[in-house]
Amino acid sequence: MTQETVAPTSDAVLDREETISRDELEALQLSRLQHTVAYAYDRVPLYKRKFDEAGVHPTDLRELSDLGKFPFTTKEDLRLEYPFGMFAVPQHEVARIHASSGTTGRATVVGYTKKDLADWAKLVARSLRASGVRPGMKVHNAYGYGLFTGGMGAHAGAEALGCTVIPISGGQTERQITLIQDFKPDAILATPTYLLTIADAMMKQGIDPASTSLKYAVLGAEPWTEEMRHELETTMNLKACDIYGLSEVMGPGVAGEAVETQDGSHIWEDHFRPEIIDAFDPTVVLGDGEPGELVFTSLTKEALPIIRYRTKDLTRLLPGTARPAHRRMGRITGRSDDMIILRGVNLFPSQIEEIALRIPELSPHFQLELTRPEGHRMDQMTVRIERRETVTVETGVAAAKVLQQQIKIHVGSSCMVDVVEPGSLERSNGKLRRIYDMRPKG
Ligand code: DLL
Repeated sequence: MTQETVAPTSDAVLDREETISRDELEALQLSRLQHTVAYAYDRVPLYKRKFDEAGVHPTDLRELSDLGKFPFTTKEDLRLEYPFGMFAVPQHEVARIHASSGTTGRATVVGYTKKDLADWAKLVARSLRASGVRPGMKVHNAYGYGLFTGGMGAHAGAEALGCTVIPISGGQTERQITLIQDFKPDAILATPTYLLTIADAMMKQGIDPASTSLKYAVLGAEPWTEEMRHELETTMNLKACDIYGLSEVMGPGVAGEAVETQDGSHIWEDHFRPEIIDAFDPTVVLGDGEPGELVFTSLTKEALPIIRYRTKDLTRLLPGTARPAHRRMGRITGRSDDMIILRGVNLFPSQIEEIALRIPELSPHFQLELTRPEGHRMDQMTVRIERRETVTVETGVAAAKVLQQQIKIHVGSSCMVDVVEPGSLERSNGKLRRIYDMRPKG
């Protein structure tokens, strides 16, 4: 089946800020940054306290590099200020609240003014357009609705772009498939692993996932690899692009990928100033191209200005391509708190995804289980992975050996590989849990 020709960006009307020069963009960043640090200092007690403790004042911000003098903000700060302590506007000016699930502690709560919501929708619209979505298209939105920013954030952006939105949310996979068959959407918005669940379920029903009306997928909210892009694009016959964001900074649409280059998401730098720091020594700000932890400062947000927020996402900054003034981010290799340390070797689930998907007999469905067997001081990792439907048990076992060797060669650690029946591992409904940590606590 031939891939539909992708509409070039030239057929779309871009925001002026997408086409300005780097110099003009940096001038805009500086003035917006100066405003934001003063605004945060005046209105949020936590920022006043932290700036005062660090001995910096908003007037110290004379050029962009002065941002490095200001203290970081962390998820812990948001938790301590639960629920509304970080808000910079009175409650009646807060038009919407979102929050993280709070499974690993207190929920982090974020708020938006009417203007924040309009800016957010504009940036999601910009991201979707970059990824090939056009006004008038039908968009099937399978990001979860509710306190999670994915559903409503993507929804508002698709509406702002002028699309017809189908707000299905996550889950109810059978129903998703029926609606895709009947409504014939042009684009789908979902996490990459949930799109995989949908494709998988289609095959089980005897529907060829490549035969649907879908031409574009805009995928994010969890790490994914080029190998996963290839898997989804070939099984579903569509173009898959990345969208990145996090609730503390805004939600989806902090950065978006252009379909004509598919070379990483452009950070919308007219609204966010990114930095990369050394995750282990945050006093070190790294240069473009160097891998480290991504840090964001918001430039226009009213309800929740965020100064030097430590995302824990590991990536690097790359020069702009399709939108030359806006730097790109490399693929996120993982979160610093999702890093597995196995006998002294650092490893991320995305590395396993990359290696496993290069072995044709193995499917993209896998889990990592960490254990510490009785009497052992060393941790053990078992990769539990489904063989492909078309492959025999023996071939699957042989593929497991290959995976084990490849992990040893490319990651440098020994692990066990357990090849399981197709369809036996839990499927994603949104953000997929890859790591099952069964080690004794403490
Ligand atoms: O996941 C926002 C979002 C919704 C982004 C829909 C894209 C699409 P949170 O729940 O706050 O917000 O989780 C944010 O998810 O720090 C990353 O670790 C991860 N993440 C988000 N987008 C990507 C991506 C939303 N494109 C956290 N690639 C972030 C890799 C991503 N990781």
